[in-house]
Amino acid sequence: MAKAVISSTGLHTPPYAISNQELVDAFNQYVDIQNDRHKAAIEAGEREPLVYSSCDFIYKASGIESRYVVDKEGLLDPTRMRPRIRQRSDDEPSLMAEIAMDAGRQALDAAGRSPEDVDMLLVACSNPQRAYPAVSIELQHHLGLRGFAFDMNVACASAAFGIQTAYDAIRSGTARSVLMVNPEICTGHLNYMNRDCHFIFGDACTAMLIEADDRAPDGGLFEVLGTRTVTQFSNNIRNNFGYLNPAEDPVRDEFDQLFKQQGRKVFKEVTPLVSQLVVGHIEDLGINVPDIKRLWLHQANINMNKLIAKKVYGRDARDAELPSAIHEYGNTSSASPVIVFHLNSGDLQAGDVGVLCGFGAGYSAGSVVVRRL
Ligand code: CO8
Repeated sequence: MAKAVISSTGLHTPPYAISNQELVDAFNQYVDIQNDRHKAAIEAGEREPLVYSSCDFIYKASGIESRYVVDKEGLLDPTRMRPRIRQRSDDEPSLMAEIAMDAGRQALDAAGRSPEDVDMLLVACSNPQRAYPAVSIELQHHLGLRGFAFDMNVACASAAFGIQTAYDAIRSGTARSVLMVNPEICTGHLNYMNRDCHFIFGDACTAMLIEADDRAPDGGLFEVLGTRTVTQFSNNIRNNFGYLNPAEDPVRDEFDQLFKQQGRKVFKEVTPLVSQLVVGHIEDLGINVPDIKRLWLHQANINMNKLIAKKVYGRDARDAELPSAIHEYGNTSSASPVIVFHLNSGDLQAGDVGVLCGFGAGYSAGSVVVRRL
């Protein structure tokens, strides 16, 4: 049976950065506009006034300082509060395919591979841009890949589930060279009028080339030692957007078609789920926890990640063991553990073992244990 190895990664970072201050300024202007508009109802006690957001809260509660976005002007406009994305014709590459092309090409170039080398393409992300044709098949066309492609969605855990799918395909012989991409345009599904969550997400796209070891250049960068996934139903992170919305009677509120979560409940319930998944997976592979050199975790919350790492190691993690990108990128859903991996894996020594872990809505979580070659 072939071994599955990671040959390379790629990262597309959108062109615009938004600081907490810019975001909070726009939100607070929106609050002033709304409270002014509904002044009479508020004074009559018929309506609660909206409350300001704060940079201090955002940083302390999440660790986020900034995020990259595909559009800045629309979502910072207090009379709009959502990104402005040009509608493209069916003959143009979709925005999602465009950012995925950049990340995918970076991964191919980094491994010195040409498109014909790839025989399976996965688009694994929280929100495919449309129902069909699959974004992955559009991307396959634009990249000039052979073989087959399909989309998969397991929310923020999509990349971990995608790596597992690639790992299984390589070991079973279904594919020899799998390109997995995680295009996340999270700003399109974020409610910028809700102070509980307006700061959370950013946009990005990651790519990873996973191949059979005898096919990878120089045998690959990391061997995938094993993958493990778990799911457990919860409504605490939910989005009721879907293809039946136009048919629903009564018509669903537009805010119900955006991301919403009970953040505190998610924090409490997902932290033990993830730490138990990772520890159980490592031990079942016969690896001692102290031998884990690095954790590349989903970037939802810096405090949550410190707690997960502490539960895994049985002590506070050192900075080198728990790299972070949340301060700069925010939460980029499934792309986020691959971003930290992309930015913080080149320094590991041959034989070093690390764990990439994605987790989020569903609930869903996936652990991928890798060894540096
Ligand atoms: N400014 C000032 N104050 C605020 C703000 C704000 N912006 N927001 C809330 N507050 C106030 C609240 O009103 C509350 O006040 P009070 O105590 O008076 O009631 C107080 O601050 C505390 O509020 P919270 O309890 O909500 O704050 P937390 O400390 O829990 O922090 C977080 C909120 C940061 C959201 C935190 O709970 C968290 O990060 N939880 C984990 C979330 C998580 O891991 N989610 C999973 C990942 S997301 C995912 O999987 C989605 C996939 C699909 C992606 C699709 C793309 C859109």
